[in-house]
Amino acid sequence: MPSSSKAIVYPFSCQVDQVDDYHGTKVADPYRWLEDPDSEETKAWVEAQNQVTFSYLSEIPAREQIKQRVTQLWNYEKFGIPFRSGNRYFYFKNDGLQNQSVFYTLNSLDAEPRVLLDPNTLSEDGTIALSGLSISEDGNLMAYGLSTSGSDWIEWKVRDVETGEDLSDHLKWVKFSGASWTHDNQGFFYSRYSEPKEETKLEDLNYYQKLYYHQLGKPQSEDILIYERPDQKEWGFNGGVTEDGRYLIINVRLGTDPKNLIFYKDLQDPDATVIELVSEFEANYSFIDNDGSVFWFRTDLNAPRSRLIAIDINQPERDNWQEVIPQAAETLRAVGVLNNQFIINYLKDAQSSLKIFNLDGSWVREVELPGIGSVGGFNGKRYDTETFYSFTSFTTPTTIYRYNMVSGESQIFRQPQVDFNPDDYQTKQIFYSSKDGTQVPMFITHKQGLKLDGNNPTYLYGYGGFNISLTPNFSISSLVWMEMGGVLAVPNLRGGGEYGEKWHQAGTKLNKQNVFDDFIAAAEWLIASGYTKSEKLAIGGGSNGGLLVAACMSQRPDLFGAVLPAVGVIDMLRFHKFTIGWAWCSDYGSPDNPEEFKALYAYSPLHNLKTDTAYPATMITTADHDDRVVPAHSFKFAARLQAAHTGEQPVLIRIETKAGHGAGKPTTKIIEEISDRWAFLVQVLDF
Ligand code: X99
Repeated sequence: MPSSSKAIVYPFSCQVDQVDDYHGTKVADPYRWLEDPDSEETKAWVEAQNQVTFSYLSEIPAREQIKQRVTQLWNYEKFGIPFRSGNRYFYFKNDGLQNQSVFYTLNSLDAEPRVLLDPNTLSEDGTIALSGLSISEDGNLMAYGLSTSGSDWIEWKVRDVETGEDLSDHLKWVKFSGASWTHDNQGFFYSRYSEPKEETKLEDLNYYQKLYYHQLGKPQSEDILIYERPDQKEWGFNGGVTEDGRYLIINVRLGTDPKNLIFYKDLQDPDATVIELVSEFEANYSFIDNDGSVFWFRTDLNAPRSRLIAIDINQPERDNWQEVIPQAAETLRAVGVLNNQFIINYLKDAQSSLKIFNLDGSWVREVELPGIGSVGGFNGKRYDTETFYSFTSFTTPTTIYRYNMVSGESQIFRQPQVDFNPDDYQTKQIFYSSKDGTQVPMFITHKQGLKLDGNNPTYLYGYGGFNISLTPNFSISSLVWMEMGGVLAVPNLRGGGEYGEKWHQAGTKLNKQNVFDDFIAAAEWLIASGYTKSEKLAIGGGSNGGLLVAACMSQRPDLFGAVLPAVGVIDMLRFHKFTIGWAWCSDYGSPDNPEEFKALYAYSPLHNLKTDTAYPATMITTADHDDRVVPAHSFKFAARLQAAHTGEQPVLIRIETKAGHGAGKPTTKIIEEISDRWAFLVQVLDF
């Protein structure tokens, strides 16, 4: 008998008389007090919720066995893509179960590697993570960023690569920034915010990012301000030095909108000012490389699937811009320059393809890939003749290849040994019709020989936003699910980047409901095609995907057996009031705009649960240090769901401690979370 049928007594969630007026519409917010994570009331509530959740989870018989299997499968050597700086190579490796991957350096590819930084030595529990990295041009210095407990705040330090010793440099209040060295190896550009109040640093709004140059050996207070815009609180800046060392390229962003500006500064001229090369937010421009005064960009200007253009900064007028590689049927995602050629990563129906062109845009060849999957990589310098890339699919653990740009030959460089047989599984891609007839692709993976008897536990996972593409990817989590007989279904919803900017736009603002319609149609297709039935169908997603599944459960509580919203954006009327939330108005629209408010209010999961409704089994997950999507979203949703829900299925919230939005999470916590998720589904889907 599933313990889910035992009545669960949920913690009491006090309701207060908070009512807000949005353009004439009065909206109650009875759980507003849960927005303060530090109040005694919230802390007691969190503890009480975790008590209920973990006591429920601890009674699931399969939980321990699942955790053992996840741990056993997870325990294999994982290599990152190696890269070279100066005369040294660098790469990440994780032995198997290490909480954090270790960063190594070596003098040639067959030399003995040496540990350069082992984050596991920085904390007992693995909660200090290496979250940023930049090696100087000569390969002798490493600027690196550390984050604590999963926060987006990063502290940067500098390490001598030869001695392994840290220098005195220490930078704080850095967020959403890389570091880019000047070629004299004397310092680097980075972006920071003003110092926040200690008590509210995980909630306060992030505005007025500033671009600085840090001079090696000097205190941060003496860093040189390169660019700020006191008149534009939402502008964000990222500075990158060109490979020839001559220019600083400043990428100006307006939140998460792909449309950006491009400024630059001549680093050779001490009197140079910042020049505005692209000064209107009209399209996306991504700097690739330059040949003297000719700058190459990937852009979606007049090309939603993107193309490659050249701008000569001596003749910057738009009439003089040159198209180098026109838009193709496939979506151009990333460009590297190696061997004096462009190597371009395209997406065709969410699968990678690789093409090489000469710098004048003429065709060279296609790189043959080991199968249908996703490719990453192509770092390296303009004249390098070899590079490394990664390849992964739903059934291929991430494998590193060494690629010879001259001969066109790929060789396996590192192949992980995972204790499973890929031939026992199969992946296919289908296309289904959404509500308005749009054809949406979906990957489906499961054991060979699956019976389409409508009875298979199925996990439908989606994201659907921010121009992000969900491409085939191996994960132990999915493998364990499939070993248990589960089906994994991953649709490429509108809002993503799979088919370019048009596809993205079709899932934003007033069109956001399209994303939910696409996901609901995927569920209906899986049921109609005999894969599963509602009682066996679980949906999951994180972040914007947490919004996706929470919205879908509020719209179709009948359609799903279980829902797993992770670190979700759920209060669509207040998301812009915390940390970087305002930045997402590019996808969501703003509650301050009457028309967009109407659209948001119509689907905001927090505001669309109906009292006295039987909702599917739900386990909401969040974490105490999530300063990307503050946990208040999940807290308020849990309180509302527990009050509205009349069914017998459990509606729980699991709140991780010393963890954030996901990046940098230690292996121990990841394994516990995966195991709890699958244990919950085994229990509530009853298999
Ligand atoms: C972000 O919010 C990214 C935040 N971010 C910036 C950066 O605003 O990482 C920024 C400015 C300059 C450089 C770097 C950054 N993102 C990334 C969204 C999805 C994303 C996010 O985390 F676009 F991929 N969300 C959480 C969206 C809703 C939930």
